[in-house]
Parts: sequence; structure tokens; C-alpha cells
Amino acid sequence: MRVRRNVYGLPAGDDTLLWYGRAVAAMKQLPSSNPRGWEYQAAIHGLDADVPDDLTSYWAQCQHGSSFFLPWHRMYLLHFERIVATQIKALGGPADWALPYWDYSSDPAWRALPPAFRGHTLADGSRNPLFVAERRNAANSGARFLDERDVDLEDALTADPDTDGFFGGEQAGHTSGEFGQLELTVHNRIHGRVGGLMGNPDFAALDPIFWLHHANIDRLWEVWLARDPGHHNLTTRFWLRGVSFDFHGDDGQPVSMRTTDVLDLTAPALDYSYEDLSDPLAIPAAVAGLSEAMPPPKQFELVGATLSPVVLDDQVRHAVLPTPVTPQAFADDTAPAGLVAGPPSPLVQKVTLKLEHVTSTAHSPTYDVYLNVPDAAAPSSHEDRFVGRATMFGVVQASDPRGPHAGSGQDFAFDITDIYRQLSDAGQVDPQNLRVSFVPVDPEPGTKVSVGRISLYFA
Ligand SMILES: [Cu+2]
Repeated sequence: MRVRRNVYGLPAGDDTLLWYGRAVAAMKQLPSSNPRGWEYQAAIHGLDADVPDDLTSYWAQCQHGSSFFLPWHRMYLLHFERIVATQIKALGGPADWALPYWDYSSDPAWRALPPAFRGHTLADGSRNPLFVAERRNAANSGARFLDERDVDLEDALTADPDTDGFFGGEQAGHTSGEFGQLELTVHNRIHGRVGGLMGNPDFAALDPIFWLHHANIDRLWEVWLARDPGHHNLTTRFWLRGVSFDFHGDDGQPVSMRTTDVLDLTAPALDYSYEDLSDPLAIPAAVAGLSEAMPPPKQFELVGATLSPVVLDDQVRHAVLPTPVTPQAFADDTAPAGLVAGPPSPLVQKVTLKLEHVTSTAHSPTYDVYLNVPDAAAPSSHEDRFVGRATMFGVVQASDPRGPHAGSGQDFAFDITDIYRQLSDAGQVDPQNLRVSFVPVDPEPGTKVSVGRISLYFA
């Protein structure tokens, strides 16, 4: 069984990454038509519309904003890892090579790009095949360029499969539907913060760090499953068997797989494990206890929305969201005082803020979103009103009117139940209006993002 190890835990002198680099260099020598070549492997992930006719079932297949995001990327990594391992063996390397993973969350020191990916050259003076010049300078500088919000796992690892959308929208396809929590949070954020090729789904897999990032996302799926008995994979026939995806094996021959084929890591077709699947969150029991005590949410009801698109750029921007239907649910609530930190009232169990039909021509613009920050204050001085970080990975493709979604853009949903409740209890929610603030992360002049509608839902 192959063991995927923590890239930051590899012992001194370990040659896992040296062999990875040699395989990358060898794969780059192959023509783009060769399924075992570097460009071909990356094109499988692309979203580009210009796919040769005979490759339409192999290229531009990545599943994003979809419940197939996790299983599809697992299949993709599996075949890539085999191809690389076979290449390494052919070059005279070890027979049991496995893809390492980049765990940026468990130690602040690991928020820097792993050293082997940063130097222009190797010890012998040759070009480093793992280095990519197009990344953001902060990533290639060796700084701990990821911040706490990028690497925070709380929302993803506590997401309920049935009510919080851990998996995302049911339909297959890329840049469709809704993001699952793991994809929306740490997955998108690391893509955006590394930037360069990584910030654009068409080219992301050309950056060798892509594969270590996705190995970690794949690992976190297993961590999520193991950490709470209420967490489970989807059971719909459509998800398990309804769609099959095409790849090439390490022998260069076509292979098809469905979700049901990749749910058990110990199955002969997978046969890999992770060095560490322990739960990185400190208080799983309390969280699990709370979610179990809650009845399933009712239907979501739209209680407010902006009337025209909101344009974001490289500055802090605010939007006012009229909430004409805001029920005084929290204020009227007869629950005893002191319940603020407890489960939401029976009247309103869940408050969701959505950014709908987000379109842009910039790759992976990222914004920190805040709620009801007072007019004169800087949002960053109101940590308690921070809603979430939206990284719009894939937004350019989702905005393309010729694309599969006719340019309808991306949607982002944030669970703001706790913040809304606290503000409401403190008398800081104007029943007629909500104020939403956007702070650009890695602002770039010239960036324009249109948010078609900002909306508020109660359930
Ligand atoms: Cu990705």
C-alpha cells in the first residue's frame, strides 16, 4: 500500500520530492498528446473550450461547484500518482513512490510553500522542475503567506452532509451548482493565494504544488468522515453510479471510474493511505453535540436582497441589502436569556448570506466579507463581524457566455447564523437593512467583480 506523507514531515535526506521533480521533468518532455505527459495530465483539469475532438471525454473534465468535486479529484490524483510512480521506477527510483500532501493547517510554519518548490535551481545547478515563476511573489518568497483564514478548517470539517452542503451541488459538471464546504473554503483559498497557474483552473495542474494541495483536500475528506459519526458519504444512486469519468492508466490505456469505485481507500484499485488522519479541531464533541440537538432546518426563505448588481474592485466596498421581509424572529423569540451561544431559536434555525451570479474577468479574486460594520470603522477591526473569505476560483470560466453555464457565474453561501444572532441580540441589526462589506485580499488594480445579487435567507 502506498502511504501519502506530510510534505513537511519528510525526514532530512528523503528523496520523495527529488524523484517527483525528475518525473515532472521527464513528463514535460512528452508531447501534449501523450496521456502520460505533463501537459496532457494538466489539460484533464482544464476548462478550456478548445479541446481536440477526440479528447472531449478526457480533457477539461474537472468537477467544481459540484458533489463530484471530491470523487473526481480523487480519481484524477490516483491515475496521476500511478503515472508519476511508473515514470520514477523507469528512471531507476523507488517502486513505492507516493504523492505527498501539503498540510498548511496543522502548524503555522507549514503556511509557507514547501521549500523544494521555491528554489530556481537544484543543488547541482540544474533547473528546479518544481519551481513555477508565475506564482505570487509572497508564495515563492518562502514567507508564511497563508493566513489563518486561508487554512481554517472549522467550516469544512464541521459541515453536516445533509444540511450544510459538505459535498456541494448534486449535478455533475465544472463550475456548476454550489460549492461544497471543503471546496469553498480551504481548497479555493489556497488556489487563489498561491496564484499564477494555480489561480486559473485551466492551468492549475501545471503547477507541481497543485497535486500536493489536492492530496491534502482528499485527505481532509477522510478526516471529515472519521471525526464525527454523523458524517457520511452521499447515498444517492446518481452520485454513486450515475456518472462515469474517463482517465488513462499508467499503461496509457483508457480507464473509466464512478464515485462508488473510489470511496474505500483500501480497495485494490486505490490501495493508498495517509500518514495522518487525526482530527485537527480541538472541540469535535461539543460541535457534534450541538448539531445533533438541532432539528433539521425548514425550507429556506428569501428575506432580503440587493436590487442591482454590486461591483467590487481593489478597494474596500460596502453594499446595503434591503431586508423588507425581515421577521423579528430573534427579537420576538421567547427563549430564555443566556441562550445566545446555544442552538438557534426554534423560529429561525439558520441564517444564510449568499453572493449570487458572481462574474469577473480576473482569476481567483478573493474578498473577506463582513456584516454590519459601522460606517466609519475599518472592517478588519471587527473580527467578530467576519463572515467568511470568498475565493472565486474558476469565476472567469463560469462567467463565459459560451461556457456550459452561459455566463451565469458562481454562487457563494455563508452560514451567518451565529453572527446574525449576536448582532440581533445586541440590537445591532436594522430590521430594514443589512450592510455587507468586502475587503480585497491580494488586491490587484484593474480587478472588477460583479455580484449579481446579495441575498439573505432564513430557515
Ligand atoms: Cu483544485
